[in-house]
Amino acid sequence: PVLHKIDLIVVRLPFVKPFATSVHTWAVKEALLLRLESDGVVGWGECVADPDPFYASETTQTVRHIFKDFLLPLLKPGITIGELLASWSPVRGHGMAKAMVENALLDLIARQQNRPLHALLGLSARRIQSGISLGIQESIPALLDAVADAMRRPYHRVKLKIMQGKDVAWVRAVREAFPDLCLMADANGDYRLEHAPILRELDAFNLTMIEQPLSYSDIVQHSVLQASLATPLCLDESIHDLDDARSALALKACGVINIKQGRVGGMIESLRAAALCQHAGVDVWSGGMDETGIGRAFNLQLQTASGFTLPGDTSETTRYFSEDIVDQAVVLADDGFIALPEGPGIGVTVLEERVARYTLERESIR
Ligand code: OSB
Ligand code: MG
Repeated sequence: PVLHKIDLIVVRLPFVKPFATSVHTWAVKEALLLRLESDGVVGWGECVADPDPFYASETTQTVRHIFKDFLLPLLKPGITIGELLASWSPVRGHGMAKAMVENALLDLIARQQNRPLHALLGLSARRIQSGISLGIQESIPALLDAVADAMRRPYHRVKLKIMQGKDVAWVRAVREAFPDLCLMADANGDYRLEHAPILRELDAFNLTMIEQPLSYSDIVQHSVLQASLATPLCLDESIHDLDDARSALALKACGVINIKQGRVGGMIESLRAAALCQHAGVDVWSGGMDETGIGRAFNLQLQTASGFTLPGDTSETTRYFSEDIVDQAVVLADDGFIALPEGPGIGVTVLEERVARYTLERESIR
C-alpha cells in the first residue's frame, strides 16, 4: 500500500494492579504504537517492547531507532508483505520492531480488503481458549485468592510466576487447594542449572509445563535440565525467531514453546514457528505481553491457527486496564472461551480519542 501518513505514538495506561515477575514489577503499560494510513484506511501495530530492557533487550527507544533508520526506508510504495519481510533479513534481530511494522501493515491490508486478519492469513475463525498469568503475590494466601478468582471466571489454565524462594511451597499450596486445575509456572529465567534439584521438586505437582526456568538467552542448558525433569519445559525469552525454535527442537530443550508474535518478528514468523513445532510434535501457545487491546487482538487472531493447541496468556481486559484504547473488551464466556472479534483487520476498532488521552508522545513521520 501507499502510506500517506505514518505516526509513532507512545501511550501509557495504568495497570489495575502492578504486575510482578522475578525480574521486575511493572505498574503501567507503556507501549509504542504504529499508525499507518492509506487513502483514509488506518492500520495499527503495537510494539511489545517496554521502555526498559527487563524482559528483552529491545526497548521503546531501540525500536524507534531501528524503525526509522532501517525498516522504514525499505517500506517502498507497492511492496508486498513477502518482499518486505525478505528485505528485512539483513537487519539482525529486533523482532519486536519488525513485528510492530508487520502488524500495522497486515491490519491495514486486511482493512483495505474488508476482511478479518485471520482470513487474510488463510486461517478460519474459531473461539479461543483462555489463560491467566498471575504475577508474584504478596503471600501464599493472596495467591490462593487470586487462583480462586481465576477459577470462577473460569480460565482454562492458570500460570503462576515463580522466583527463587517463592516456588515449591507456593506451587504446592495451589496444587493442594486445586487438584484438577490446569496449572503451570513461569520463572522468567530466575534459576541456574545448579538449582535443578529445586526445579525437580516441582515434578510432584503435575504442572503442564515450567516456563523459562533458566537464562533468557539460553537453549543448551535448558536441554540439559529437560533431560532430568519429568515436567515439560517451555521456552519464552530464549526464542527470538524460527531458527531459535529449530535449535530448541533439535536439542530437545523443551516440550512446549510460548510463541509471542510481538517477540518473534510478527504473525508470519509465528505461523512458521507454529508449523515447525506442530510437525515436531511440540505444543505451542500464544503468550502475551500485557498488551493493550490492539496487541491482544493480534494475539487472538494468531490463535486461530491450528498449531495453537494449548490455552495461552490471553485474559480479560478488565484484569489489566480499567479503560482500554479499543472498542471491544476481551471477555470470557461462561465456558471460559473468548469470542474472536469479527470486524475487518484485527476485528476491534481503535478509539483515537482514547489513544490521544493516554498519549505521552506522538511523532508524525510522514
Ligand atoms: O513471561 O510471559 C511472560 C508479561 C510481560 C512480560 C513477560 C511475560 C508476561 C506474562 C503476562 O506472563 C502475559 C499477559 O497476561 O499478557
Ligand atoms: Mg514467560
